[in-house]
Amino acid sequence: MSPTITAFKNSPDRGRGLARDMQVRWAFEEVGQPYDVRLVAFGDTKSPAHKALQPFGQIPTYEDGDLVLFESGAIVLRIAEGHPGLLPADPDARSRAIMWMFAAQATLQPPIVEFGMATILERDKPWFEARQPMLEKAVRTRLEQLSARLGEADWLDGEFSAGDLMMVTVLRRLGSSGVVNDYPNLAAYLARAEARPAYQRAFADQLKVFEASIG
Ligand code: GTB
Repeated sequence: MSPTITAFKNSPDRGRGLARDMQVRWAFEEVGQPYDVRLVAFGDTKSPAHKALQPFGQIPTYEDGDLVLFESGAIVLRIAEGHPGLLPADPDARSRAIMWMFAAQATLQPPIVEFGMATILERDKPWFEARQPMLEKAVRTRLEQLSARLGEADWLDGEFSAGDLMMVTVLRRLGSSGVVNDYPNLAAYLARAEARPAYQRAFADQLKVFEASIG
């Protein structure tokens, strides 16, 4: 039996690959593991049945036999550990790839999400104009640092890994702001990742779900 993940039936990102089932779909595609998707309506993520899988009432979840996981990073790690392709065999390189997964989620994601959410939710608030430059500066600080580390390399540490997969999905959250374009090597890194056939299959699959939801 293939593992089953959950994703939104009608994702608020309108199928732009920003909801966090995207990184899980992409990981499955990279390693060639078939998977099933159970679609959940936005409101149903708070049902007792869903909360038994994901205590915070969110997607994605992962079920494989008796194992239930939540947290996209933990799910991607599970997939990467079970198949060749997303983690190097060398133990030190493997640890560094996992380090980049954590860096994406713990160091890059918080300022990026805060900046994005403020843009969406706080535009009409009296503090918006004063606060936004500070949030943007925090994002730019991290992008400058990441850009300096990446340099002219294709990927963060040798071959493409689960670390790149997680980093790219976090950086994509900046899409409509255009901020990444000020860092040409990061923009090229994103484009390189998005050109991967596995990424394209995952993106097409989650877009198909959204298109079906709007008829
Ligand atoms: N840390 C968890 C993980 O990585 O798995 C976070 C999971 C999470 O944030 N899930 C969101 C969710 O289920 C969907 S992906 N939210 C429902 C809730 O919290 O009640 C986050 C997301 C949603 C929408 C957009 N968008 O519209 O652009 C982007 C990202």
